[in-house]
Amino acid sequence: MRPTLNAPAWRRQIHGATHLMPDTGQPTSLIAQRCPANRSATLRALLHAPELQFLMEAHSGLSAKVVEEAGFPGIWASGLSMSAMLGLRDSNEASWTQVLDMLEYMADATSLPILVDGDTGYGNFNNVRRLVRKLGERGIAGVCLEDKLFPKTNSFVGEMQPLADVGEFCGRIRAGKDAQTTDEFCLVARTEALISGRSMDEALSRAEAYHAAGADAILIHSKKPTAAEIVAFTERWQRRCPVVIVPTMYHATPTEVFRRAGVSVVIWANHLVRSSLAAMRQTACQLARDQSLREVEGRVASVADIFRLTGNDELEAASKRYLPEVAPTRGVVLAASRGADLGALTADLPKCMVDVRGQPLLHQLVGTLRGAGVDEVTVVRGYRKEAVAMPGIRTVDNDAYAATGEAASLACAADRLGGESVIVYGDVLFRRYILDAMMAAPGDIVIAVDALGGRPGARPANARDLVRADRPYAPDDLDEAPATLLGFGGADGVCGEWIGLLRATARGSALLREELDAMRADGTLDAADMPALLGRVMARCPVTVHYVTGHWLDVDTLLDLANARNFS
Ligand code: SPV
Ligand code: MG
Repeated sequence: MRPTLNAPAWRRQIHGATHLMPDTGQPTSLIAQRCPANRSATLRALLHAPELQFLMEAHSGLSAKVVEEAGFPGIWASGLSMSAMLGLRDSNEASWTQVLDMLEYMADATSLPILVDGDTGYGNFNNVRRLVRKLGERGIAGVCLEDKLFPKTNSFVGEMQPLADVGEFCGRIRAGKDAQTTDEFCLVARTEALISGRSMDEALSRAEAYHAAGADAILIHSKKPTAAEIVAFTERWQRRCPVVIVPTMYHATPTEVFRRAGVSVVIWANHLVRSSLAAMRQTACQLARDQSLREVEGRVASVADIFRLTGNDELEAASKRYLPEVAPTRGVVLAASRGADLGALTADLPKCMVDVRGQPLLHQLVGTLRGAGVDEVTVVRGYRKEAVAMPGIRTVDNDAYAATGEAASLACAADRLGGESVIVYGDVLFRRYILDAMMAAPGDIVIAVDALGGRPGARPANARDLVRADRPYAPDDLDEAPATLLGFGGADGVCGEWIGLLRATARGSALLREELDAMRADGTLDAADMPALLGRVMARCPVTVHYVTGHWLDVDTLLDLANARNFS
């Protein structure tokens, strides 16, 4: 009689491998887990299950996940498929350690038991010992060894392939069983007698010898188009130990025939690599023909599907558990004004969208902000607002832009001033290191001030942006103490020009918001510019002056624009 197990027990073992983790609810496969004994026990239970079982071929981490998702209880790690995945022949061209690496990905990707096609064992008994030990270490449930010679040839290539001497192959089996690292590890002995044109008697006597040498199951292989040989074998084998078959060539045989014959496990040996080859070829040919993705998208798996299969959700959840919480740095770009001095260039566009070296000024500015770690950028639009667009930015509108100033524009984005914030005029370009340094500068509110601005001979600066500070820029100081803002404008004590860039901590952002509210309440908001706002805030909180020397510009005039086009 065919060996059977108490059904609930084997079912428990088979399904135990695909449990959800009780604490996280994540499939166990998402957690790199190697549990050799459990997986081998599951494979052993499959071999001895009272009902016919099926192993599905896989050849990579991804295909292993597909097998698990389809509901198979175990994986056949096919030698043919793994070789093909590497673009190699099924002739032991891939080394056994390369195969081991592929198996490791598969074992990590799923919780299913893997029966690996170990070919001939890569040599003699000694190679088999080492192979079996290493398979056990990597959580592989079992190995199938075939009675051929190294280097092997695929069973469907040529005729009359030489077979191993029975005694020598039995030695490989015994060595493998002696080397297994857990009691449950399964060694399946595969006889190629029928494939190699030997008699049924020889197939049976080989199977008998392999079983006696310790094989846990016999794989009887046939390349005939019907299952006649297999059925003849099983009739005479009389279920002495589990029988495994690979019906690749007798594919039209109804599965019921295998059930009636008392087969334990059917292996669908190469059908994922073959189906993916057909799909890849179709997609590649279509794209080569069409030079467009139109017909292809929708017929291929989505990127989201890959994210799901590879467990992106789990990584996101883990990131929340393990990474310190970092509030995003938000940016507000004040870009509501037209820039009338640019004349016809801003007839249909606000100046933030004027082209500077092939892309709108705003795109360059936002690129610099993002490079400095400002993740969420809000642009305050006004003049020709429909022209202000860029992927990934938010926009808010100051529809009263013509009658109001910068403070009113900033107030439109007040709800974006939370946590670390960066505020910048929409017509400014600056080198990124300036913002990087401001991010590290002390103080709840930091403004970048060009120490060269406002000096005799310097480019004319707007008087309202001229900065008075408690300390001028000291070019010779190695370790510069921070300067503090005393006020804007005036002729005496000018230390530089504000470049229109400000960084605020969470506290600084809150103070700016409060001050905007206060200005709205006292009726001064609409007419106020940014220096007016800062002039009020500095009464409550020191504003740090971070000196720079050049490496920025703003675009007020056509000359500025010409300079911007040379800015790098
Ligand atoms: C394999 O999948 O590599 C096998 C099965 O050994 S077969 O190709 O049918 O021989
Ligand atoms: Mg093979």
